[in-house]
Amino acid sequence: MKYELSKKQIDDYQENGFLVIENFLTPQELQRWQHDTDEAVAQRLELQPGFLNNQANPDDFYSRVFTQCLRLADTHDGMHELMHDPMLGQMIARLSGVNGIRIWHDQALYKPPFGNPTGWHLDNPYWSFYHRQSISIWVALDDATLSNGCLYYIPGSHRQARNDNVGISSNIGALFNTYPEWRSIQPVACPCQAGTAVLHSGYTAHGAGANMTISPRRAMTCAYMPDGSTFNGQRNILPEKYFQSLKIGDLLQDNEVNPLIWKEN
Ligand SMILES: O=C(O)CCC(=O)C(=O)O
Ligand SMILES: [Fe+2]
Repeated sequence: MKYELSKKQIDDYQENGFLVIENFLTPQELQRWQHDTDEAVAQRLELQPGFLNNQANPDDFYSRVFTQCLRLADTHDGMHELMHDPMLGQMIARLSGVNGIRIWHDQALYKPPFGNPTGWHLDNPYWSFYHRQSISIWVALDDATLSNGCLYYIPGSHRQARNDNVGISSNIGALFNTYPEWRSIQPVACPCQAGTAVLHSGYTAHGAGANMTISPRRAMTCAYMPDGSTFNGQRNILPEKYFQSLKIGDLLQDNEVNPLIWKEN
């Protein structure tokens, strides 16, 4: 894995709210990520037959945006090893400028053949903490192209975003009703080869195109919470019992739920 970051890459990330790292994985590493992600997703779908984004109706628009499998590191040893890599944690912390990083959740996002576009959204407002330095990595397991649903970003939006958000629905541009000031910023498309990592701030507006091809567009992602983040009252992925035990403002520091993968000593 290409863990090194230049000052220019860090500056670009801070300026634009996203960063593309080509050849992040070597061809051998890419094979492993593809294999482990496919296996972990297949196991998850076997355990929960018919599982598609927890939507009752498989014909629902959102079910056809992507097959979304969360927290695969909990159920797959290989994925656990990939996601808990402290070197990856250190890189993520350097890019976002924090001194400790926890996993919020990993998730595989497979956009199926003829899959719907991913509506414009912000990530962090969905989560159970708010932190301006939250960050995600999105690793392409297939070439992501303009034809099969590569990512798009609104550069600089992370500096203006609030915690207002919209659901990922069939109105893919709904976010621009909440943030009309972004209607005049040209989105940047990020087509990339398999093995590329694309990183974005939890406050950068992003979406992805439709998949107009006969093959899936697979990605493995992980969202991170800076160490020291506090509970904002939203459940999101928190286990029910833990959620019930929390008060707004409590530190989120349960290592089972949100593993600390790197901390500066
Ligand atoms: O893969 C996609 O279509 C969307 C990815 C995304 O929203 C994310 O990684 O936060
Ligand atoms: Fe997202």
